[in-house]
Amino acid sequence: MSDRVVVAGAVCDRGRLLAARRSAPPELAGRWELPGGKVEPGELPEEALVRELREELGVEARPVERIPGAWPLKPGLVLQVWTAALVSGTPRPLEDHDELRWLGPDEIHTVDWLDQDRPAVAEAAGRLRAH
Ligand code: 9L3
Ligand code: MG
Repeated sequence: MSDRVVVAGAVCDRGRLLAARRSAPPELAGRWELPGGKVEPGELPEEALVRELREELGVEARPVERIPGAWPLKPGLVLQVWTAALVSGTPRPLEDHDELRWLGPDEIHTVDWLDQDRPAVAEAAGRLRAH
């Protein structure tokens, strides 16, 4: 059996990256992540990302490109990350998060990211700086 994929979005807007603070489960609450969730059977990863960002943040977003890599989460789950652009709406913490923050390239290290998100966050921050 292959691992189930969790997709997350490095949502970038006006030179900043969106960070979301988890409110659950208890062992992850208070840590910051790139928002997203599990791909459902029959979904493409990009479709799942659009759905998750709609559910969790109330926005329409467009996946831009995959950040190379795949990061093991708990057994049977692996994280993949796409950069994403906002199409419409203003992100709000509707589900699973209790705070959102837009971070500029020099503010990336001001929040306590989930360990597995850190490589993709570093890559996304580098791309922010390059643009
Ligand atoms: N996870 C890790 N980093 C992320 C995301 C979106 C998720 N950027 C982990 C946390 C959970 C699992 O993946 O253990 C499933 O995520 P969710 O469906 O609870 O968001
Ligand atoms: Mg989620």
